[in-house]
Amino acid sequence: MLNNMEQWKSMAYRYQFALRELETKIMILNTEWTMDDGYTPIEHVKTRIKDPASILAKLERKGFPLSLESIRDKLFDVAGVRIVCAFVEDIYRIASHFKDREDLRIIEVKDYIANPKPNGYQSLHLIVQVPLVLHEGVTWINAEIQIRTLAMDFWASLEHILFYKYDKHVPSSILQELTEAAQAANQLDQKMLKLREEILSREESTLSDEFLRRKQTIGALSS
Ligand code: 0O2
Repeated sequence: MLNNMEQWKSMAYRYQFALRELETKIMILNTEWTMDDGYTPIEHVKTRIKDPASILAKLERKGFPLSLESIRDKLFDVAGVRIVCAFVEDIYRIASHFKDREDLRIIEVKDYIANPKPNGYQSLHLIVQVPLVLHEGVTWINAEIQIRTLAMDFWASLEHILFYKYDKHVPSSILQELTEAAQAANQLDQKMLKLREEILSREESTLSDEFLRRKQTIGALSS
């Protein structure tokens, strides 16, 4: 299949361009949120193009023909963006923003937060199409956006190093511990979210106390 290197190269460029488009959209969003709200839900962003060996392995694993058409039509994560956020609610804020955009098509949402994988993997995946304006016209490129918290990312990154894609049998006791580690990450997320809500409500009550004090002062001055 990859004898046709020229065609693959041109395809890989398109995935690169689609990633740049996505990165730019996210960077603008990040700046806008920071300027308007003083807070952005985006902690950091990573992009990657799947390497040819992983593409071939995935096509084989899924039983798809080893062709450029299969890559284009059957694999949705050749171009991948990972957005890491501080809090779980940030994930859904970002996803809902993407759903409202006209310059992006959402093909599928995989919510592994509401439905974690059996090993404990959590993340929100948006399978999207990004428009590329080329001299030959507009073409829509598939990409996957993974959105997760720092805790989910910590777990997934270590799990990826330890086991993911390993063919060797993972003893069930280790799998059990891995799932427990994912639950611990989840508890940490819940705790941080609770802390944030507490801090925000304290800030609000401090602000309303301050408001009342000023109102009383103004009232006393004008009477
Ligand atoms: P890599 O090396 O990250 O590129 P499916 O829905 O099963 O038909 P697919 O594409 O396997 O198709 O979807 P899925 O399961 O949503 O996985 C897409 C990507 O999510 C994976 O890509 C991983 O990046 C990530 N992922 C999914 N499950 C796990 C997991 O258990 N642990 C970790 N660490 N990451 C996971 P790739 O191509 O499999 O791998």
